[in-house]
Amino acid sequence: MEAQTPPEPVLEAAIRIESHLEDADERSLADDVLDGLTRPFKEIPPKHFYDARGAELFDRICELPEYYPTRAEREILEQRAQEIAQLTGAAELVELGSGTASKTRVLLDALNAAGTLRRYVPVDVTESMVRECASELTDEYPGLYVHGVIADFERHLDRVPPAAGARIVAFLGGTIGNFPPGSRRRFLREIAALLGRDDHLLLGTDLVKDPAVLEAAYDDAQGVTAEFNRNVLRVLNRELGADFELDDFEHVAVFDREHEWIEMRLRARRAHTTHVRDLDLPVRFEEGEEMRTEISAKFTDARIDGDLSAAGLELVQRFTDSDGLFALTLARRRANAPARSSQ
Ligand code: AVJ
Repeated sequence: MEAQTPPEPVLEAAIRIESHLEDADERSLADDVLDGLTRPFKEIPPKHFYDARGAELFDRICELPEYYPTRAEREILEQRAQEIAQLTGAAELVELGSGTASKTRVLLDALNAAGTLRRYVPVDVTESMVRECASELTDEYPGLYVHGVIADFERHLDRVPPAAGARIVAFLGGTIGNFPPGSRRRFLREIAALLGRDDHLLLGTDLVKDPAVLEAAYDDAQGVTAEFNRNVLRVLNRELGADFELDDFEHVAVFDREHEWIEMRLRARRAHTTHVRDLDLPVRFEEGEEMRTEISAKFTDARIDGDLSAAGLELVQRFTDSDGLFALTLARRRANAPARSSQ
């Protein structure tokens, strides 16, 4: 006998999910590999870490004793969410790279308690995570609308729906640090274009500190970050038919004092040539050659303010944790900056 599908629960009306991923996005891995592995200094952008296994390894990183940013940011949110709710009066929370939205609940709680919360707009490439968290959150917050946007926030910020009341755009976790300085400011400008006069940006940034503390956070004793780093090679093997041997590469994490960023690299343990079958591309590695897989910029107050200013934004308030490890910055459009264009 055939199993019957239960009727759609009425509650689902509170959820709307739109996908903006296209073939072009699948091509982006191939383009990035073709670009990045044919240069003298090889490089693969960090967004390709996050397949299912990579996302799981990142969740494990967040639990590591050495990896303080997640805990520090959560502490700030727990201490300050009420104040943020008061300062913003937000009806809507747009979250870029929402993932499992675990820290988000702290903010949603505060907005809900303040009585202003109406809609949550998670923006993430992983459809299953957006769907799961949409149904959890509409259960947890009766009356909440969730408008999920499945998209790459680096390319499709314009797909964020028009605001439904005062909005906070949250970009948490310090992921802004993955952008090199020029594109970081360009990206902040794109975020600024999502903000009207009553809206705010809530930006998480890791702060400059003792290089030993930083390097330990990206090279943990259990080797979880090393696994996470090498996972990008599995992605290339699976998605592009490459034949990387993971054991041929060593995990490297160094704090670049001049640029004030952590660099993760994969260092070839021996000279060898791999083949990326789908691109018909041989890739030669010399012994000790390093391929960059991530930069994670660390910030000073001045660096944050400079970036805000370059993006037409201004500081409202900055919050840090009790150890001064991490910062959450609340910002808004600068008074004389042009208004939100079409929304
Ligand atoms: C998710 C980009 C914020 O840069 O700290 C963690 C990623 N890389 N350990 C970071 C990451 C290595 C993380 N972000």
